[in-house]
Amino acid sequence: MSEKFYITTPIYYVNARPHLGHAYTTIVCDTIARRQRMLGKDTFLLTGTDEHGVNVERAAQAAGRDPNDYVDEIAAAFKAMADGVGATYDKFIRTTSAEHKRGVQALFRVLRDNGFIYKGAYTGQYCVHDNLYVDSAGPGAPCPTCGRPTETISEENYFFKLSAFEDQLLKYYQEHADFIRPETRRNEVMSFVRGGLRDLSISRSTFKWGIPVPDDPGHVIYVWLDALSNYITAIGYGSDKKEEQQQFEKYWPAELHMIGKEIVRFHCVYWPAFLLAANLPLPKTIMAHGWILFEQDKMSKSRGNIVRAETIIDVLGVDALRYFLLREIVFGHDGSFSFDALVGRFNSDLANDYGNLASRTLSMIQRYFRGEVPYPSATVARTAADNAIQEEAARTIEECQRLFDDYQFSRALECAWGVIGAVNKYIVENEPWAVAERQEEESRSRLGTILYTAAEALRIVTALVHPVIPESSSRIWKQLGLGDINKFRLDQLKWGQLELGTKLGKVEPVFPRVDKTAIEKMHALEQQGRAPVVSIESKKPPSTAEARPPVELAMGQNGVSKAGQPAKPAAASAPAAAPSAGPAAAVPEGKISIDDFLKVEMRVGQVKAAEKVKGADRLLRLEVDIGTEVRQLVAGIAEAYTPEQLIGRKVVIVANLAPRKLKGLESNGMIVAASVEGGKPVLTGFLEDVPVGAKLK
Ligand code: ME8
Repeated sequence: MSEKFYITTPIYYVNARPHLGHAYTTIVCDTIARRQRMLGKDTFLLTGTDEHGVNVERAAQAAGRDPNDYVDEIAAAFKAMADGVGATYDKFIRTTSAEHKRGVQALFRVLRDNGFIYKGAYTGQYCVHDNLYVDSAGPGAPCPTCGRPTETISEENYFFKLSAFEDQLLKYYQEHADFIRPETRRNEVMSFVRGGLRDLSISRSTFKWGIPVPDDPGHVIYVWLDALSNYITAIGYGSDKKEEQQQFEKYWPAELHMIGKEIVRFHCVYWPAFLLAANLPLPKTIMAHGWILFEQDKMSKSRGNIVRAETIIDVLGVDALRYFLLREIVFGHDGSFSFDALVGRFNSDLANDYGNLASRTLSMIQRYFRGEVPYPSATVARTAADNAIQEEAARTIEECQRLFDDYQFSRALECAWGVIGAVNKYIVENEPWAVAERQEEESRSRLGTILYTAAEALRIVTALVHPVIPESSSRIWKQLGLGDINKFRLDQLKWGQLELGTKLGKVEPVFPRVDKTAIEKMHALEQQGRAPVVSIESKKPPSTAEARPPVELAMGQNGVSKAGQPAKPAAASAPAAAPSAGPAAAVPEGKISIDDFLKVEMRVGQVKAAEKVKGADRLLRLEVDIGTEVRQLVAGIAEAYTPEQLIGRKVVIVANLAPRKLKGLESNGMIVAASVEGGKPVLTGFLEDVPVGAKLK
């Protein structure tokens, strides 16, 4: 029996369409799953959609749709995304499926029978967007995760005795250093639990879109208990079918739950507590990665700053996307996405380095050896350069595997590209085309050695990077005459396996270079595919110690300060040869460029305090919450508004104006108002609800 490997992505909410952030997690998991299969493990990759909860119910209502039809449509879009990025998932779970509902209810019963559920009253704040109970906040307080106002709920609920697991969880974290990764997240979780755990409300009675509590259908099960259970229901937990039960026995516990850093608390505190309460084993590792940022903000559907995976796949192919995300983003950290950097990497790493190595090596074997792999000569002495390539390739096998095992994708790829670079240099220095011209007897042997060395190194790199760029590596493998790469065992990879006389397949270019029109095409596709035309981004995730909410609320979204340092700007690492987006168009007289406009940082703020300024009839002193801080502003609007009218009102402020003093008071920003000739200023406002901190552009 081969070893097994069970790996899961989060299941994605269906309140909006998939974007690159979701694609990222799915691609990372697929890369790991493909690699585990190549190592001979019996691998199960799970992905799917999280379809219950009040936010989904409301999203369906807002779209004027029946929730069932609505979730079917969006779940199909997530499935298409998973297929589009080449994910080899073994199951796509939907939480609205009958099997999942049955499994969740079975788990609820077990928790109740084991004495961990009781009924009680809950009054407190709830964030509908994140499905998060915000215990210590007062009415109207912002959600610590997304900054949106929380809603006060008062209900009779079922509670889970989370508090009973404090010591057991801490002991478990201490004894299993690999349970939560990376270390920063582990530390956050431990300090959160040390701060004390309160019992958790696990049912809601004010809406219907969820799984009914067994024997009490007036309540639906809390969406996180419902969602987290997918990891066991998908493989057969709660099923009455024997083969499904066996499947559960075989695959549980999971080797790896891969998640984004904002959902650490749910996975590392609630989920293990539920499992302990149900006497089920805990997953081996929960790994939290960073965020993909777009223009320094988290890419997210609610911020309207998304890029879709299809756009990139349509223009550059799926491997370009997969390679870029794994190479450019240091796994575990936040990383920026930009089309320029994407195209830069495509042209330099894929087209110039890897693609060029493949096409020049294979076409020379075609030309000089009738398409059959030559063997390194036994008679003509090997040079130091030949040996160096062999040694570097052999070392890379070890090093690259170690880095992949440690989820250091970027470094693993860098390591593989080290060999590619060395072989390209070796080819240039050894000039096989010139050797081919020579008439001496020995030249042919020498040519054979050079091309064998290049082809064997190409084969090794291709096997190593296959899990990341499956489509193109499969094609190169076939061009090498080696058949189906998925049948190759990575744990057996070593130098010298390429056999003499192997007949090459049809040699064709795999990564033709692209020019800057590729960027234009992607921008155009994004404009067509993006639902809201105007994008409003909400506040940046907290990234400094000062911005951290209190520990209890901070889990998952903070700790960004260390691990979450934005990666070096992606464009900066693009090679010099990378095409740019083209020269900026000339700005006509009297106009400003978009770059000039973007220098003005306008944000939605909420007035927290307002008072008249002594000795100045027109001025008010305001304290305005702009999401990241509360600012003092002095505004000339006292003739138009009383302080009472302003408190609680959302306003737009220019947040990056240099401070100035008015009547001895420092004003940090400017409030935006329409100025009417001869009339009083009129403050800007929004017809829809907008989160505090949202950026206007
Ligand atoms: O949280 N960068 O669903 P969700 C990187 N249903 N990864 C990102 C990302 C970004 N900008 N945006 C999203 C939920 N992700 C729950 C999960 S699991 C039992 C329930 C990825 O649709 C990342 O993996 O908000 C993140 O954790 C997940 O999508 C959140 O997806």
